[in-house]
Amino acid sequence: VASSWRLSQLEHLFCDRAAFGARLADGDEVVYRVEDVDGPGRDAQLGRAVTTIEPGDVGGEFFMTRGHMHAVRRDEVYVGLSGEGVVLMTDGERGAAQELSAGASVHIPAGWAHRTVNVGATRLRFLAVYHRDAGADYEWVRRRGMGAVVVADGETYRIDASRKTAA
Ligand code: PAN
Ligand code: ZN
Repeated sequence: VASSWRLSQLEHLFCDRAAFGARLADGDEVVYRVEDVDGPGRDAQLGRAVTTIEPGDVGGEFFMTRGHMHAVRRDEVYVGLSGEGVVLMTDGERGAAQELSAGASVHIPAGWAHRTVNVGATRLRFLAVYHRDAGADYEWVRRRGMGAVVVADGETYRIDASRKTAA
């Protein structure tokens, strides 16, 4: 099963309305897609999914996933396959950010919402290993935001924790 998300479906992720409109006027491009990796185990407890986030930004805010909290509070592991990313995490009070690159892994503790941001100039691809009973609560992130945004800063990136409004 594969799903893809286009710019027009992700307007709420970006702070800069004018920059969003300008980028969308150039075309409703795919920002990211998620493909489930199937195995023989119908009742498997662990699932795998590969996410591909295109490189790009809206007024300096890099392309990112919607972000979610697992409805059943389960932990998860990401393994970087290619590209350069940052995983933003928050438990609603504290925030954390970890880099994701090829061969690196990130552990997302149970009870921490997570969003992945492509901070590089190439596609970011990573494998997620998750509990299949965990579900995903997107409203949690829409209501509270992630506590920070990841913005371009010259050739690199900066995590701006003062812009808490972006959900
Ligand atoms: C990942 C994410 C994937 C897309 O497989 O679901 O990267 O992000 P959103 O689901 O926030 O749109 C994962 O964390 N699974 O639990
Ligand atoms: Zn998850």
